[in-house]
Amino acid sequence: MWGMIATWRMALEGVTKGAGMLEQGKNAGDAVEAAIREVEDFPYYKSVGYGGLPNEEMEVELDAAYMDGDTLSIGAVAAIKDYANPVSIARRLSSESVNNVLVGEGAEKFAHKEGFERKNMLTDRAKAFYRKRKKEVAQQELKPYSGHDTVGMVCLDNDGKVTAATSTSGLFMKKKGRVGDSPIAGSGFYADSKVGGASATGLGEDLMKGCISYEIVRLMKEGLHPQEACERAVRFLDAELKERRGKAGDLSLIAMNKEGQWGVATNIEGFSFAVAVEGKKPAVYLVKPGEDGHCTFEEASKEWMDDYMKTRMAPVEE
Ligand code: SD4
Repeated sequence: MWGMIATWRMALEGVTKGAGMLEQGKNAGDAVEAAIREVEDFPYYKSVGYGGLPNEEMEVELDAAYMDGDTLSIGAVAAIKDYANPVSIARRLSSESVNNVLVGEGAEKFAHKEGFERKNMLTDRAKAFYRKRKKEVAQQELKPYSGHDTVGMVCLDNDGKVTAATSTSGLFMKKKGRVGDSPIAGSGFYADSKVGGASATGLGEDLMKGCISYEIVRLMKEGLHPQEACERAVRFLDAELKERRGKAGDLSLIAMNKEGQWGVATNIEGFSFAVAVEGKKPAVYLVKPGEDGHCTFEEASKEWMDDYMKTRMAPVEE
């Protein structure tokens, strides 16, 4: 049994590619890396890789991670600039015995030495969004930008290996050096081939408060189905944050267990995800959170899919 699940509609092309690789017997490490690179390379996704939205100083600083569920090896980069595929650098770091998580200049030095492709990741389109946002932002608080989506994936191959990976430009207009949940093990991602894996998108500052990806894997280890594990973890963290802090940021999670069963949960409207499992074509689903924390989902219509691409590629009106 193989399978792959990822946050947001934008992961579909990557998931399709990864699923093709898994079908041919490739391993979950190669499949998840190739799938994330596909998202990183697409210039119209303004939250991951090339074309990602910049920080307050108009620099694109990227976070990414990779985890191998067989060995529990982790690699991550944070606030890295001018490299085309942060997920590949993260994966490369996961094979080191120490120095697995590198930030900023240190991450860039490592990537340079290892021969990774340097690229100016700031596009004219992202600059236009920056100028537009600058005008609006003065009176707003920092939160995940609508349509600003981190890609997080969990992958299972035919040999039972589970991997997880993430890639993001983080929050639009973040402070230079800000690190979100995506490169933080246990928060943005976690994978254990004996159990399964999980990955997150939303407000990193709040996702980290619950170490939520680890929590979902832990619940699956106790025997919960991934759907139940995701719902319970999101419902719990959302309630705790509201009780203790008066509000909860966006929390959206995906998970898959070692049997290829999967689940999702969110506390926001508008969350979508892409999933492919052996015997089923890759598809995008839209999630509806219920009052009781129970989430339902349905496959995205052709109209929704067409509209999504149109919106993503529409000219930026400044
Ligand atoms: C972060 N979790 O850096 C990421 C942002 C995100 O959809 O997921 N946006 O906090």
